This record gives sequence, structure tokens and C-alpha cells, in this order.
Amino acid sequence: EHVKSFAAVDLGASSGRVMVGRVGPESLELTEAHRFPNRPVRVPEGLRWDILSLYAGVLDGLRAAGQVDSVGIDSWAVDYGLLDADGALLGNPVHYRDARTEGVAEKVWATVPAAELYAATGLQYAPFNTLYQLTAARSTAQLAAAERLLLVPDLLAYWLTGEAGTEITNASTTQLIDPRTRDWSHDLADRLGIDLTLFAPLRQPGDPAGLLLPRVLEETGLRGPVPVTTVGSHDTASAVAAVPAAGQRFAYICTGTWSLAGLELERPVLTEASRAANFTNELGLDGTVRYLRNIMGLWLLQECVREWGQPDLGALLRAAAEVPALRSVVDAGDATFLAPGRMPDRITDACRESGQPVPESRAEITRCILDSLALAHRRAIREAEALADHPVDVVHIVGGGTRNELLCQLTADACGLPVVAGPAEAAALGNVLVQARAHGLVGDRTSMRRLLARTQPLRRYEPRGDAAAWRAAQDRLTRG
Ligand code: LFR
Repeated sequence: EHVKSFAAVDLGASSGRVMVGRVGPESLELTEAHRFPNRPVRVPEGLRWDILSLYAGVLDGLRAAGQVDSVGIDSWAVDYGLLDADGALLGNPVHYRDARTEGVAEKVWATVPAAELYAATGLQYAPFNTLYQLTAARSTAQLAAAERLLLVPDLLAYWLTGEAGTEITNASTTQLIDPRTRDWSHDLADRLGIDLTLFAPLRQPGDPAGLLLPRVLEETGLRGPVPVTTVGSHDTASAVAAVPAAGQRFAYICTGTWSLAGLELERPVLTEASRAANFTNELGLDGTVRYLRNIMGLWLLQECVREWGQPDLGALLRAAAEVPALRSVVDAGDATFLAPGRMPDRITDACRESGQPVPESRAEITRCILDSLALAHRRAIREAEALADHPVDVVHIVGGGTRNELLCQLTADACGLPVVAGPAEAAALGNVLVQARAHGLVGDRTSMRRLLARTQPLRRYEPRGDAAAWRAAQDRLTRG
């Protein structure tokens, strides 16, 4: 059997990894070559990504991966590095949770009303969309000195190969792309004074992205030529590509720091009702649209656990499972939970303010978070079905949250639908499969998904009764 190896660089908000996928016509195996922490740093100017340490992790990972047939890179969306005329990086990329975008959207909307912005880009309102970040940066010396803007995965690809491009799935999160044409929205950029020549030419998943530079080969001990292949460089695009679904009637939830819950569609939904519900139309593989809502996700729990000095997560979840269900819930879609810090207090404050019992113990707070996430999953999927007129009969959960059994079960209960959980390393698998496809090893999206369903361990959760309790909890929140 013909087997090839692909290195998938996958950077998440709290850790990065380099995985090796070995792919044959009937086989798919993923192993971890290297995992490293991603520790954002707060400096006087604000919250920054430590991009050099991430790049060092990538090089270490490629060395650990050994000889591969190609490399692909994905990461979180919206953030970027700026290069000067010599191609040198101007400062550390700003973290999307940085406060610089507070109040910026209102200024943008004074020029282009929010409704018009949605009709043109299909993107959800999130304070961190690149459009708002660039507006916040408008009169900075750094932006004035910039000749080139590279989104995070494109920046790393540039350092590895010397070639610059802008990958389309991630570009769609800038809010400067028209999801119908899948090209830049020049009119919008002109009106907002954003210089699109900062962006390198668009690339599609599967396109070649250059070869590892001689110095990179030397540092990683790899034998050239090693190509870099463009993948769905937005981690969520790669994760959705790795949803092991059969047919069309499925919803997905990509879980990790965020929960991204929604549908894969052929066309964007740009209606006013969709905007009011804050659904986003991000671009996926093969002309698809990722129609989804951003939910705060396990970030809420990660931040509590950090505040509590990192107690054992397994024990905490077992205790949370014993706490009575749905005592109090918070709106896990609410952007007030975006910034780091004081998370347990912010959760209990939200419960108090909405007139619900205030969770006291760590187990109670954890249960409140998981119930709230499951409820937000239910709401997002139901609303997406209605807004896109696309009914579903199964929910696929992929990503790190599949390891959280309580969250998977509660999501099945809340949605009243079976949940299929897995794979956990969906983004890396989607990354690998797009490379494998570009190298002729797998066929279309359907056959990629079939290969995943056959080779990856999946776990099914059936919904357990009490639909009324979830409906009541939702009503409590909507009224509150
Ligand atoms: C998930 C993710 C989300 C995006 C958020 C910020 O890792 O990429 O899709 O909205 O991070 O970039």
C-alpha cells in the first residue's frame, strides 16, 4: 500500500503541536511529534502572542517529526504580524483578547452600518475581527511602517519558505472578504480606509506554498525538497473538514478554547435575521460555508481552573457530574466573558444578576459552566437549522472537548439529539487530509469523511430525557 507522511502544525490558544499523519488509500494514523505551550504575554502596551517561541516550537516539532512528504499549518484566526519593507517582523502580533478593540466597532459602523457590513461579508460581530483590529491600529507608527500583513499561519509559512500568501479560509475571518465571490471586498476596504495591498495574494487549500528554506532544512535535519502545502489554515476550517459525518443532515461543534457550533452549507446566509442572531459565514473547503456561532467554550473553565491554581480536572468534572443539573446558567455566547481574569467571580456575578442561585463550590461553578455550554450548543444548533432551513439529526463534536464526557452527554441531552464525539485532534486531521488530497491520496470531502469514520475512534451519546428542563433554562436566560 502506498503511504505518505504529512506534518500538521496546529496552533491553539493555549498550546501548539506538530502531528504526523500517515495516510494511505485505506489508512489514516496520527501521532504527536511535539507539543508546546502557547503563553501569551502581557506587556505595558497590551496582550501579545509570543510568536518567536511558537516558531521555535514549530521547528522543534518538525525536527521531531522526521522526514515527511509535506508540511501544513493551521492556527486560530483573525490575528496577524506586520512586516516592514525588508520583510522583517514589526513587533509581536497582538492577541485577539487584547483590549485595543473596545469601542472600535461603533466607529466603523458610523461609516458602514452594521447591517451593510453583514450583507457584504457575512461575518459575525466580534470585537476582534481583523477589520476592527486594523481600525484600532490606524494611526500607529507600526502600521504606518508596514508593507505586508500576514495572518499567523501565513507568517509561519513565510518564515519556513520565504513565500508570502493569504490563505482563503482564514482570510474570511478578517471581515474583508465577500463570501459570495470568495474574494476581497474592495469597496468595503476603500470606504473604511483599509489598504488591501498589505495582504499577499489569496491561496486556496491544496495550493503549493513553497519549499522549506535551506536554513530551515539544516535546523530541522530534514532532507529537501520538503514542500509546504496550503491547508484550511483557520483551525476551525481544518476541524470542520475532519467532521466524520455521512450525508448532509448534521451539525458540528468544534470544541476547545471556543465552541464553534453550526452547519456546513453550500451558500452563505446573509439575512437580517441571521445578523441579529450573530451567525457567521466563514469560508470552508471546496466552496463551502461554515455557518456557525462563536460560544465562549471551555475558556470559561480553563480560566477558572487557572484562577484556582490548576486543581485536578478529572476530579473536578466527577464532582460536577454529582451537582444537580441546571440550577443556574449563564449566557455562554456573551462577549463579556472574552477577556482573561477573575472568571469564577464573573460567572457567579452573572448568576446573581439574573436572579438565579449563586454557585458556591468549585464543582457547582464547573457544573454551571458545562450546563451553560450545553445550553448554548442547543440554542446555536436550533437557530442555525431554522435560519439556514437545514434540518439535522445528529450533532458531531470534534476537538479537545470530546475528552470531556460530561460536556458531550449534556450536549446530547440539551439538543435532544445523538452526539457523535471525536476525533479530538480534528484540526490536525483536517490539515493532514487536505495535504494528502493535494498529494493524490484521498478523493473528495465525502471520501475524506468516510476515511475518518472508518479509522478514528468515535463515541456516541444518546440524549437522556427532560427536554422541558432545558427549555425552561433557556427561557430563564432569554428573559433575564
Ligand atoms: C478557534 C478560533 C475561532 C476564532 C477564534 C479567534 O481556535 O480560530 O474559530 O473565532 O479562534 O481566532
